[in-house]
Order: sequence, then structure tokens, then C-alpha cells
Amino acid sequence: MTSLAMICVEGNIARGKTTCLEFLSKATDPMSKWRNVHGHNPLCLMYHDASHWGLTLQKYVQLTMLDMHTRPQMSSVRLMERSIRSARYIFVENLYRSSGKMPEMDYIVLSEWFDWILRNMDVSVDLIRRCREEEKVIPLEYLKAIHHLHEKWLIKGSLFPVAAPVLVIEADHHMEKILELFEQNWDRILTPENQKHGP
Ligand code: TTP
Ligand code: MG
Repeated sequence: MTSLAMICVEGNIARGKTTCLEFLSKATDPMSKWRNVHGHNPLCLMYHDASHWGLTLQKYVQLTMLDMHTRPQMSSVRLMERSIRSARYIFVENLYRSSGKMPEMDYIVLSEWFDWILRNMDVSVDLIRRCREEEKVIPLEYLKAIHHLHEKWLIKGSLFPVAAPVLVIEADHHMEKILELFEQNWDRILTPENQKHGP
């Protein structure tokens, strides 16, 4: 099998990940699946009652992420919006620890699944590209909590293992400038010397 570069785009909610990836026409947005699984909307249910539906949503997010990490493809670069790690390290962590809305048992079950996947499946990553946001435009506590978890995980390295080098692209500009920065960094994103890191 030819070697495949695996790149995940991380960053706070509504910071332009989808727009950047659509611009490059290289990745699909997983969110449509979280809003419609056989006519049900687990994302909407989670926002209405996180204690009850958080586990359901995060189990489904984990499945869609695993599918995206492992799906066979011809191209030598796999570019993903988000990853199985940010679902676990940011959103599950926030539901359980920061907002306290997820029961401990749900957290443990999700974590056991996540740890099993890391041990038994190839979800390795070669590069993480992260949008950094301007704090003053984040009005909600939720976005702040999500932001701080990204900082702790990807920048300070104090939360969970970082699975790959992190390339930070400033996202506190208007969208045209962000797309320009994204294009400027495209060669760096695709450099073959990006080594696989684990886990
Ligand atoms: P994001 O992908 O972070 O948000 P986005 O697509 O709006 O961002 P961008 O403009 O940069 O493309 O998350 C989409 C929604 O899903 C958001 O409401 C947060 C939620 N979500 C969870 O609840 N759990 C998860 O594990 C993930 C990954 C997202
Ligand atoms: Mg998006």
C-alpha cells in the first residue's frame, strides 16, 4: 500500500474549517451526518438535553470519525475536518469535566471505546492544522471552554497526547485572509517529511 499523509483540521466551532476545506475541495464535512441519521438529529437533541443525548451524539461522532480515518481512498493525502481525537479530547471532555453534563458512566464507556480504537485501528495523523481565534469575538462560555481545551491539548500539550506536529494558522482575520494564509501554507501542509507520530 502507498503511504498516505493524514491531516486533520482542528479549531473552535464556526471558525472557518469547512470553508477552508471546501475551498480546497479536498474534504467532506461530517456535520451533516450528525444532524441527520435516518431522519434523527442527534446534534440538535444534544444541544437541548446534553445529559441525556450527549452519549448518543458522541458515539455517533466517534463512528463517523473512525469511518473517515479508515475509509480506503486513492489519493495520497487524507484531509479531514476535525478528528476522532478532538471529538474525545475536546467535546467529550467538555461534556463530562467542564460542563458536568455527561454522567461518569457515559464518559467511561466512550473513553473505553476510544482507547480500544486507538490500540486496534490505524487512526494515526501526520499533521494537525489548527485555527486560532480572537477571544473577544467568542461571546459564549461554551465557546470559551472549547477554546481552552484546544489550547491545553494542542498548544500546551498538557491535556492529552498530541498525535502529530501542529501547524497553527491564524483564524482571527476575515475569511479571504484566512483562505490566503491557508493557501500560503499548503506546501508546508503537504511536505512528505511529516513523520507519523503515535498514539
Ligand atoms: P465544528 O466542526 O467545530 O464546527 P463548525 O463546522 O461550525 O466549524 P467551522 O466553521 O470551523 O467549519 O462542530 C460542529 C458542531 O458539532 C458544533 O455544534 C459542535 C458539535 N460537536 C459536538 O457536539 N461533538 C463533537 O465531538 C464534535 C466534533 C462537534
Ligand atoms: Mg465545519
